[in-house]
Amino acid sequence: MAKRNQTLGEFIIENQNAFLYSTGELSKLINAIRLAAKVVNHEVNKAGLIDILGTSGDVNVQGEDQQKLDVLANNKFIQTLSNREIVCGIASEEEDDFVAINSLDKKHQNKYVVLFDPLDGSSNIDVNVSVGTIFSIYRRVTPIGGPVTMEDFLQPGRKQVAAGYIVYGTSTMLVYTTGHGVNGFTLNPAIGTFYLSHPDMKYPEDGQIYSVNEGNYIHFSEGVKKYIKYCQMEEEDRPYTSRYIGSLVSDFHRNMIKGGVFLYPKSSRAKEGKLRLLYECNPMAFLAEQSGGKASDGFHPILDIEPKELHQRVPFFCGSKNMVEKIEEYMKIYG
Ligand code: P6P
Repeated sequence: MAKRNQTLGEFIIENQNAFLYSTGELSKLINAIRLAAKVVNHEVNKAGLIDILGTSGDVNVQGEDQQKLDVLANNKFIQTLSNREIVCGIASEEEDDFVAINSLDKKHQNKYVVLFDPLDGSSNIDVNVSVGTIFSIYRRVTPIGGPVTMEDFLQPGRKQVAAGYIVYGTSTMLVYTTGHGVNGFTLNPAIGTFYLSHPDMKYPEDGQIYSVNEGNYIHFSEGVKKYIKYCQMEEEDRPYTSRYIGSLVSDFHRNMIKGGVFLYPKSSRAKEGKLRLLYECNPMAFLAEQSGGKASDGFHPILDIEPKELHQRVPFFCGSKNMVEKIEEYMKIYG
């Protein structure tokens, strides 16, 4: 049973026997994430003081300007995860292709692949809005002893063994699941230790917050438009409120605590939606389901989607179970 104010290290040791695979492996994975999170947190918090704000001058595979901090966070997570003799491959939003991590013994004995968005919402950094790191962990499916292949990364979200995010906000939190519920840890920056501050997080079954970029309203499908009008329907005295930060991790985190639903639909501007299946939607969907929430592409669970390519985008509706199901009702009728 999680004890409030337990440290992350104590929590991992106490719960590692519940991890699907061998005990020490989870510890190494989460400890690598923890270390990288502390380093990135330090850089994010001082970004305004040194010359790492702004764009790096490069463009990533998504066609988005790479922020200097995107590159820094990306390199730090790759370096930290590569140093552990447990990860055989990494896929990042900032990398065109996956990165094979060859074990020191060159016998390809490492068993896990990690997919991540190193700094989600990074365009908000220059205006001091919270950003986050999102990670997703799978066990490889190709034989140990051989090189990692694309097949190891293109697994449905249902196969994740762990997933989580770090939100670099007014406080820095690490929120993750290994398939046994969701727990949140807050960093005490004075001593660099994460403490269990949100044990056994539960997504409220209902909520009054809807999060969508209403600037895209005229480009949405009829079903999405109808749902947004349902949220705004004052004649039924619906006390909904619109909250949209433009940083997925922050919008998700707030909605998981208060209740609410996040929408990033496809539109005439984004034919398949904007958010990436493998390193944004799947990990957030795993967290949502593990805390009693729901995540859908409007018709099917996100976690059941069979990925076709590394940077695949999908429509994304995620949050309080009843709110996602209401959206699915509208999508079923109006598309
Ligand atoms: P828009 C940030 O770029 C991001 O990937 C998510 O963090 C966020 O929810 C979304 O895009 C915001 O996109 O098109 O509304 O600015």
